Amino acid sequence: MECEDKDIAKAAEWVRGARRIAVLTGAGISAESGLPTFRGPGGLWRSFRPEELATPQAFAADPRLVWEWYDWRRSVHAKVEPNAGHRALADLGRRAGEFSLITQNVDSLHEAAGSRAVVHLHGSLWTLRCTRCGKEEMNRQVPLEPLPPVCECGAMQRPGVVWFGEPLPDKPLAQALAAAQKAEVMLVVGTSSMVYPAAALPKVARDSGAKVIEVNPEETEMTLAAHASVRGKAGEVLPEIMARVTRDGPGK
Ligand code: BV8
Ligand code: ZN
Repeated sequence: MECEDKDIAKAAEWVRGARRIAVLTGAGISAESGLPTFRGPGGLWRSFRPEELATPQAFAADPRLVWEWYDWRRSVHAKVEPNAGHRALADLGRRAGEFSLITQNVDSLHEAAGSRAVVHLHGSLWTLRCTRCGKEEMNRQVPLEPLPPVCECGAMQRPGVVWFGEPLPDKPLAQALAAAQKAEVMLVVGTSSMVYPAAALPKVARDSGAKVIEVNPEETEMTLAAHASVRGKAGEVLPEIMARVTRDGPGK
């Protein structure tokens, strides 16, 4: 569409001219890989309410139910591949001067597409954390046996993700804030911008002078605050932006 093209051209120009770039992604960037989003049609929360499952209270009340949901999500995640949107961001990360990829997602599709040093604000489905000794381990076993999984110290393990009402891990949050404050351009891709404190990052970037570019097929809580909002899918828009950056811009 006409307006899309103008916005994509503007976005490519800002990305090309920026030395410091930050990107914030949400579940929408993994939608074209076949992973359900949280709030979209057929989304994860459709079948469950977040309060029911993604909270410490739910886990304390019924660890087996919460683990069955996460074990199912791990089995779905194990079968999907990164899409063109993930790959475009991996390409941008290789080309940009300073680059920070910050994700709310608990999948590992950015890493699978070749992105490095991904900042996970909400943890990872592939990390298990002991409820007693706090030991964290990577575990890609699908399905998990036994369920709930058990730490070598004998205590039950929990998913290594951040639940509602839990604080975000200090280091990733500090990294994300620093990146948002320094960025000259922030791309906000595939997030409804409803969950805090992640949703505050684009506002921090904007207040620090960055150009904020949203990529989302729908309007969100952030659309009005963005300098450009490209109405489209990440897997289509991001490769288009990168094509213009590499075609017209200084190659590396
Ligand atoms: C905290 C990990 C404080 C687990 C997740 C009232 C009551 C209770 C709490 C609160 C409250 N008000 C505010 C809060 C705080 C709360 C919050 O923000 N709640 C919201 C709902 C109002 N936040 C918290 O609780 C956070 N912690 O505040 O702690 C504290 C401090 C100190 C000490 C103690 C406590 C913790 C939040 C983290 C929760 N964990 N996930 C798991 O995954 O199981 S959140 C979950 O939602 C995911 O991480 C996800 O990333 C996140 C946000 O969702 P999105 O990624 O945006 O996904 P969504 O489906 O919403 O949107 C998808 C978008 O993609 C859409 O816009 C769609 O249009 C678009 N899209 C679709 N297809 C495409 C596309 N875009 C591009 N291309 C496509 N093809
Ligand atoms: Zn332990």
